[in-house]
Amino acid sequence: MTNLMIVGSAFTDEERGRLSGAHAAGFVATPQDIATMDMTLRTEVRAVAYKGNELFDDAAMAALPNLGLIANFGVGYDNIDVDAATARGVKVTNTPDVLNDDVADLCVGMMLGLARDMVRGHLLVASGKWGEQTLPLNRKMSGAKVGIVGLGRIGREIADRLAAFKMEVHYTSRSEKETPGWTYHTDLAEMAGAVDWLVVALKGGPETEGHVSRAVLEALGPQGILVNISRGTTVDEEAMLDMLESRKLGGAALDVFLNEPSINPRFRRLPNTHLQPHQASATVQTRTAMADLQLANVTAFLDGRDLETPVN
Ligand code: 8YV
Repeated sequence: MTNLMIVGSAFTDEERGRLSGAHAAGFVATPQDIATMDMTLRTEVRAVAYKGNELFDDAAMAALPNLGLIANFGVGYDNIDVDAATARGVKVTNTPDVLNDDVADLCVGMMLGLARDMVRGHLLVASGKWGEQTLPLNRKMSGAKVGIVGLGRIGREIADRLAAFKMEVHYTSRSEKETPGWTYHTDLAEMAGAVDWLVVALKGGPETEGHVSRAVLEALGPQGILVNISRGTTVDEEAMLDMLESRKLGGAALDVFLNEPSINPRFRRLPNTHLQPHQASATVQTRTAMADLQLANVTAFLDGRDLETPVN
């Protein structure tokens, strides 16, 4: 009996193997492919393990008449219509916390990479032209002012690290938090005007879409740098591209974009950016922990036990 369906071409062979090893499993590349599967097989499916960017929508859920769980690979679940799932009595789980350190580490790494021009430095040394060419002086990060947009679990890890870089920490959040002397702001544009770096650590989805608006980017200004490790949707990407091209925004360090991986080609020609292929959680250790947590949720559900990390 096939209780579990694995959905998503983003799964590595190893991740798929572990899921399949634990349960007889069917596989499809996207949620939209589910409806093309044989109806007898679809009727047997009680749980889905999902990893992908395509929206797991109501139609995909409707194609699995006995579906009870969608276990997502990732802390973000903007790739799942959770309201539709709840309305159908389908549980959703995610993989929180196990990736906080890696996401915060990459965030700091991107900031240093951009501030200290590390990619060009590497290319200069590797090209053998060190001595013929020099790098222009770059920018000091330690001691500067940073505003964290969203002081959730990941935002907090980033702030703790940046405080160790002697940065003056500002933040926005749904409510004021207990912090070691950091400055709480209720107005995002006002905070953007007060800092050198703006780091976006929001959750994705319609709730936060375009939260970092053109007005916020204008407040950050030609000396300000935007850092995004959340979702491409949280920033007005068109405004960001316009302002980077016209140098009305100082720079951007980005791990996330709209329409990954087929991102806007304007990103290829931008000055003063540090771009990463949405890899903040992509260490062997963390991806293994995420896969373990996803599998633990699937197993708990199929065994009738409490879910480890429920979303709804
Ligand atoms: C991964 C992420 O890119 O957890 C998240 O929300 O964005 C990342 O960890 C993704 O989940 C796996 O493809």
